[in-house]
Amino acid sequence: MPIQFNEFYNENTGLTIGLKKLLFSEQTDYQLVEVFETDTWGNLMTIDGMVMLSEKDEFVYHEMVAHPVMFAHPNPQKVLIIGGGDGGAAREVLRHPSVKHLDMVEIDEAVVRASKEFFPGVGAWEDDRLNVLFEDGIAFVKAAKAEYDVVIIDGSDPVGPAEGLFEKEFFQYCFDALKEDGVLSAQTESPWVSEYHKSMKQVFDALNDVFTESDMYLGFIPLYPAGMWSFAYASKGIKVQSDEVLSRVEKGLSGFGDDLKYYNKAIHRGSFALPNFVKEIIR
Ligand code: SPD
Repeated sequence: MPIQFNEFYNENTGLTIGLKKLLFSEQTDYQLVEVFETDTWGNLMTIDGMVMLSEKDEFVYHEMVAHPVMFAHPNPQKVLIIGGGDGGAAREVLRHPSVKHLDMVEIDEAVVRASKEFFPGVGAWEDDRLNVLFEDGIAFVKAAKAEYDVVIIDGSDPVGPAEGLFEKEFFQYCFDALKEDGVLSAQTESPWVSEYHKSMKQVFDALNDVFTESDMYLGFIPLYPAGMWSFAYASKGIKVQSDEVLSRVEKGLSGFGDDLKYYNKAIHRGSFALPNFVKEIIR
C-alpha cells in the first residue's frame, strides 16, 4: 500500500500526493508544521494538513506574489512581507536591485527552521538586506506608519493564525504602513473552493474601501486546490496595468528575467484577465 498525503477541499474531493517519508513534524504554539519527501514533487511542506509549498512548484506562487507588485512601484526600497516563513517570497523580492531593506515577519519560527533544513534552494537567507522577525504580523504592521514602499501578505489559509489577515482592519493597518505611493499584494485563495469565497470577497471589499486601486489576478499552481490561485493587488494610486508599469516590467526583466520560471511581461498582463465565475465571487 503506497503512503499518501491527502488534502480534501470539497467533501471527498481533493489532492493526493505519493510520499516517500516524513522528514519533519512539529506541533508549534500556532499550528502543525510538517515536511514530507514526495515521489514526484520534491519536498513538501504542509501546515495543519494544507499544502504550503513543494520544491517543484513553489516558483509559481512566489514569483506571482512578488513581481507584479514589485514592478508596480517605481523604486521599491523598503519592503515588508507578512508571513512568508519559507523564504520564497523574500527570494523573489531580493532579485530587485532597488531593494535596500526587507522585513519578513513570520509568527512561527518552526516554518523558517524547517525551510532552511529541508528547502535549501527556496530562501535567500544569506542576503544581508533581509531582516527576519518572529512576531505577530498584524501587531507589527499596526505599529508601522508610512514606512514601506511595498507590503506583501504571504500567509496561510483563513483558518487559525492567518484568519486576521483577511479582515478589513488589517488592510487599514497595511494602508497606514505604506508610504504615499505604496503598493500591496496578498494571497487570496482558490476560486474553486467555495468555503473560502466569503473570505475572498471580504478581502476585495476591504481593499476597495481602503485603497484607491485594487485588482485580482491569477496564477496556476498544481498542488493548490484545483490548481487555480488568486492574488490581490492594491495601491494608493498606481495602476498595475499602466504602460509605465509594463515598461518597468520589460526593463527589469532584462536584468533577471532569464532566472524566472513563470512570470514574464505577458503573464503580468494576462494574469489580471478574470473568468466570469471568478469576477462573480468578488462582485
Ligand atoms: N492552501 C495554500 C495556501 C498557501 C498560502 N501561502 C503559501 C506559503 C508559501 N510561501
